[in-house]
Amino acid sequence: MDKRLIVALDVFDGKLALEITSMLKEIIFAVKINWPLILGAGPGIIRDLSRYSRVICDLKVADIPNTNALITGKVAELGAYGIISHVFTGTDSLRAVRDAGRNLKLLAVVSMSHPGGSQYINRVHSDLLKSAISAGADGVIAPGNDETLLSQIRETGADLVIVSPGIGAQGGSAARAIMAGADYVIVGRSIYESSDPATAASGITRQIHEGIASRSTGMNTLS
Ligand code: NUP
Repeated sequence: MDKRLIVALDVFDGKLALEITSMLKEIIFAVKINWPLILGAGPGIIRDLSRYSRVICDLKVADIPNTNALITGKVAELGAYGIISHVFTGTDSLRAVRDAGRNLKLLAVVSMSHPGGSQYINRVHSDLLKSAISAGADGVIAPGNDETLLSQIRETGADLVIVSPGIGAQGGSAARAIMAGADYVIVGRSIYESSDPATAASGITRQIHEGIASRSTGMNTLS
């Protein structure tokens, strides 16, 4: 079965993150970790989680090229599968992430799922997308809870890999996000706050497959 679910582990507790990952490893494509887990459990958690699953580090790298390269090099050394970087700092900064993390999948933030996303970043999504493609990103982040914007981004490239958060706690539906053009969905609270994360993740996986069955275009793949 095609795995299209990425679980966001926005918890501080490394033991809990490892428990959830080992419980879900057969049905998920990857886990995505963010500052809460890295600050709570230390950067070694990247290596520990990598024993069970691909690990995408959502550090939203957003600095000058030299600093971006230092961060990315360390993430690669710790065994991560992917890294999420901002694009608004400019193509040179994103290219530094690309060059320092040749073995990492690079996902570029061209739009965001929270209400403040429409204030600045989502207004310039097409410029950010061009920059992401020219810097050699493997995929982009686009909101699963804004099907209009997601479809617009989908229309810009048939072979563009789109990874979408905004499902569940932020109001989006996994099935509708896939139908609108997402190739992978990111889900956090609806899974890790559930009393039964395995059942919650299976339910979302079913929705993803409903979406794939109703989608008119093919699915793009990261690995
Ligand atoms: O636009 C974005 N929206 C978003 O929620 C870009 C992201 N990277 N995220 C991340 O996805 C966010 O930091 C969190 O880790 C996850 C969504 O979590 P949840 O709303 O499903 O709990």
